[in-house]
Amino acid sequence: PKAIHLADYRPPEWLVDKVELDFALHPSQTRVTARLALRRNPEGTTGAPVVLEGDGLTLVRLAIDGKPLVGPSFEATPARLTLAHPPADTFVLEVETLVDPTANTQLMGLYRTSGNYCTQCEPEGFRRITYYPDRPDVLSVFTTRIEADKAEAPILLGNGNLVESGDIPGTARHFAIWHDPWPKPSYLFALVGGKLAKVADSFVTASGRKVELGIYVEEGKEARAGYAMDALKRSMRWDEEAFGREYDLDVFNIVAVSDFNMGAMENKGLNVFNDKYVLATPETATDADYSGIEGVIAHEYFHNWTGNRITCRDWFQLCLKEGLTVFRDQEFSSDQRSRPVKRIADVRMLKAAQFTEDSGPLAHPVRPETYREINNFYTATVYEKGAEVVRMLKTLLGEDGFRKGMDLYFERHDGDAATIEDFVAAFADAAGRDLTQFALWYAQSGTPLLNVSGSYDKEAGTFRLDVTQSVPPTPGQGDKKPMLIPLALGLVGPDGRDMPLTLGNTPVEHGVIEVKEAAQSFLFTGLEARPVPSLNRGFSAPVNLVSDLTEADRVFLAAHDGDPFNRFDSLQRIALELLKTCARSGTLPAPDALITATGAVVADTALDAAFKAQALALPGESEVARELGSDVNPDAVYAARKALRIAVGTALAADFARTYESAGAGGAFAPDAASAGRRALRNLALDYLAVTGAAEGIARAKVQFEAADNMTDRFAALAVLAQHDVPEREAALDAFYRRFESDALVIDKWFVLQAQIASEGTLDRVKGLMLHPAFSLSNPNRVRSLIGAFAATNPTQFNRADGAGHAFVADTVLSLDGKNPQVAARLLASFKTFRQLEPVRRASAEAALRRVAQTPGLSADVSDIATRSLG
Ligand code: BAL
Ligand code: ZN
Repeated sequence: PKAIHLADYRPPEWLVDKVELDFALHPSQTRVTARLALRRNPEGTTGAPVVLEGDGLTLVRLAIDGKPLVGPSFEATPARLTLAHPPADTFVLEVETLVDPTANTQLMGLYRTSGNYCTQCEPEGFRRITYYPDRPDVLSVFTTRIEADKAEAPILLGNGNLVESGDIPGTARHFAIWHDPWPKPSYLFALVGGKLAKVADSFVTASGRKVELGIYVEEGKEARAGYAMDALKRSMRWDEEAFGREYDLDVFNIVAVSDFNMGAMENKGLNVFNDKYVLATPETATDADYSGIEGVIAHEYFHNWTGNRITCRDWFQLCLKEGLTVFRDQEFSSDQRSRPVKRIADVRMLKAAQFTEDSGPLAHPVRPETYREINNFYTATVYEKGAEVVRMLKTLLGEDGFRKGMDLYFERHDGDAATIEDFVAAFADAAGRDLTQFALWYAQSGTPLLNVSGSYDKEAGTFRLDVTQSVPPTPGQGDKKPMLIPLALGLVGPDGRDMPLTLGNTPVEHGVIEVKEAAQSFLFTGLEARPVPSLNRGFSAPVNLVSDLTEADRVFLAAHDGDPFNRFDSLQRIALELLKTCARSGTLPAPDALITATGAVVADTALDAAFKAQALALPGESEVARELGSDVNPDAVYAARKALRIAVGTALAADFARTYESAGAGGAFAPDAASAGRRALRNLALDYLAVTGAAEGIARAKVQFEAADNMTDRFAALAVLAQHDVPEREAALDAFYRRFESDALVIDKWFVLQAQIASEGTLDRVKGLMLHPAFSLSNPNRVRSLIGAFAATNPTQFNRADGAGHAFVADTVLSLDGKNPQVAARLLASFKTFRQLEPVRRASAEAALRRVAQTPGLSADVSDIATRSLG
């Protein structure tokens, strides 16, 4: 496929004022009739033809203003419908197509899942249903009539409000008509038909309108949707309170399906969800699942304003809705749970996914300027770094300035297909401030590197901070300009309290300085003692920060910093230095400082359990590898981490045992943040207590595995056992399978754990599990759980020195590509860190990538990832 460039954007030639869709659902021959009220765009090119996108379509019939169209007046291919000489500047085009939902294994467009019909149209799935100007800047009012066999599909759902439904006399069929009054692009279209059970509730908006809420699940799973419904109602209230945004239809429906490429989809009034993000009971879902459900339910709901009411002009602007909506769901979860703990979890994930992406061949700007396959840009950079950019805007403008900017954005652009320029302008205008330099965050890829050093002048009572910044080169971007970096900081005095933060004579507002130049110095005054600087508090900017802080400074900050994030980060940084040294030299330096600092955190009764659990978990293997940057041997990284875990676990065994006993479960399971935090800490202690594989620790994990009354504790114990080559491991894995064999979402966890085992037998185990009756290459959740987890979260086995891990994943990508290119491409993206590897492994990864790249008949999705990875 050819590259598409942002610079080539042109307005649509034709607009669609109104769409009437008629679906006659059938398993293999669904008849779709679309009536498009077309109007020539006055801003388009004079005399432009009508060109509508299609993808694999079969045209049955065409009519203009009711008159059948024949012969050379049009041209229809599976990929395009062209009317070279449209009859007028406004007319109604009627298009009939036939689609086969059962044969649709790509899960884009109209497809079947567990016998039900559903759709996925973002970004370019609508063109697999009918010919259409399938681009986000063509907004139209949709009315959808759905007709189906009553027994096969008793439930018929569409966007908007239900206007009519009934039986079709003399047949076994029935129909429903849905009307969505809000103009929308085709990617927000959805329909669902099938046998589904409804969980009903309602919500009264701030202005007193009653909204009927429905969550549709497979029959028998109703009891599992309670938490999702609760999260939905909390999201609706929160968006009113935090952003002044009310819901705008009479109904809001969610449907949970078991075959879904993404996490969920924000179709107007009819969200379709991967059931992983809806279904939960204490017996089957972990605390992480509960918080995932809360976050994704909120995310999709928040899209109603940031995505639907204001959509994107083109797909280059994807971060306009995604980055902003991730920011909004992060803020929601922070308000519902612990803000510092949420921030720590988000930054961990940002570093693991986005920093890694940004430092490899798939790096791209938050707003890309070119793409070949847009499906490959639903990335950590667009989503997570996109959210960080919005967070920095808030840090720079303050709470009030940010809210004013958001209000102005909603006021100006409600009903628009907008751009990043529109978004930034709303903040610039609301705050009266030039944000030109700030906007580089959308354009320059790569993680900025900040180098910071401090010097204290006792005589003058000043502390000078010298800061340099640079952005590393990334694909297509050699030279970079300096960025505007909001750096939150504090100067921590010898008593552990913040000292005054004054530049010259001016107090620093909100504790944030603005780094703008390649090199810059800041002179802080009025300091009677040498401070320890606490830098990038709350991770105010998504940068790699190198400083001249000593290990002793970090131990001090880990104990005293007023910023919880930096207490966490100081511990991580101490650990990272040890891990890097050990991975390079094979010898772990004495970890005394880390053990002392960790012990102090364990013993600190003022800290909440969830925070402790985050602070005590060592940086992951991927972070160590990224910090090493080159010539990485994943076995050495794994060994280093294991050695450090053993050192900490052994030294603090008594503390962890006390923690384990005192954080005892107690009482019925509740998914709230405080209870989840207690479980997280206790399970972390369990892990440290078993880290050497000694009998006592294994026995403790076995007891917990068997006695647990909830999935969090049972699964944590199983995860501990899975790391050790002991007979208890296989016994527990078998017992877990037997207990949950009928529950696919739980069996996914079983796949993940086995795929993550860091030992030589894992590749054969994974290959064996592909033949297990519970596995299917057709279901994205299964593929992600087994193969995805192996490729993305088992660095030692994916990157085996003999190349067998790379070859296996490449083979799987190739067998999957014909079925589901999107999922195949995502799997192939696991190779994105291969250039970090030492030469032998790097060569085998490259060979595997080349083999994929050279295979004839690849999908656009896989070919794009392969080419860029090798680029
Ligand atoms: N819009 C695609 C799924 C999501 O980010 O909500
Ligand atoms: Zn989203």
